Amino acid sequence: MRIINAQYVKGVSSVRQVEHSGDVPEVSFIGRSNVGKSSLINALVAQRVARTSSRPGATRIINIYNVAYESQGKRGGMVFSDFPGFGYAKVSRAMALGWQEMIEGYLAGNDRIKAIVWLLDVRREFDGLDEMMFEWLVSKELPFSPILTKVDKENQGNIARKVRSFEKFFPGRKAILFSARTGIGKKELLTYIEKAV
Ligand SMILES: Nc1nc2c(ncn2[C@@H]2O[C@H](COP(=O)(O)OP(=O)(O)OP(=O)(O)O)[C@@H](O)[C@H]2O)c(=O)[nH]1
Ligand SMILES: [Mg+2]
Repeated sequence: MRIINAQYVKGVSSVRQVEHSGDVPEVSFIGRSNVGKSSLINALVAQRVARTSSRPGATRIINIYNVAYESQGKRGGMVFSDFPGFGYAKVSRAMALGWQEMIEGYLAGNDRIKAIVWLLDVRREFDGLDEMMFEWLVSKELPFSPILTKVDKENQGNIARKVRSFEKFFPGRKAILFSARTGIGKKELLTYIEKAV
């Protein structure tokens, strides 16, 4: 799969605000605040369409993009949805719950979603929040692929250790190693998206 271009459509806070034409497949990008969701989208589309931030928790809405691609000689369209990060310590509990409702309502109530790209920072230890996310995705039978990202910031030994820890935490799942900076993992992720859409 090759991405031809991507265009920002709008920001939404619920699935009701999205009107895609027909049954255009959608790919959602989720993960904790500051994990690199927007950077990953920019790396995939080789364009700076998604806003990235050094300020964690800056994105509070779901940003929608139209993406044109070419796959096996044919052109097609899909939608990318860039989610606000969850688990950001500095927002109030009420606000955190509001986000959770918005995110879960959107993901569980949208059958156009063919793939969820779930990002985890390779430098962080997995915790209860990651487990909750995992169990929720599994319980809703949502199609998802875990990504261990920012691998350019970590050495090979620690990456290997994190992969083993990942397999213990999330049995039966394989993570794609990714870096928005070096482009590692981009091909593998595009292949996953291609199959899913
Ligand atoms: N070295 C390195 N830095 C990265 C990578 N991906 C993201 N970053 C940096 O991490 C910070 C956050 O990246 P974003 O893409 O804005 O993260 P986000 O998950 O979209 O953040 P929120 O929308 O606020 O939840 C930025 O400073 C990025 O430059 C990566 O693969 N390698
Ligand atoms: Mg973002």
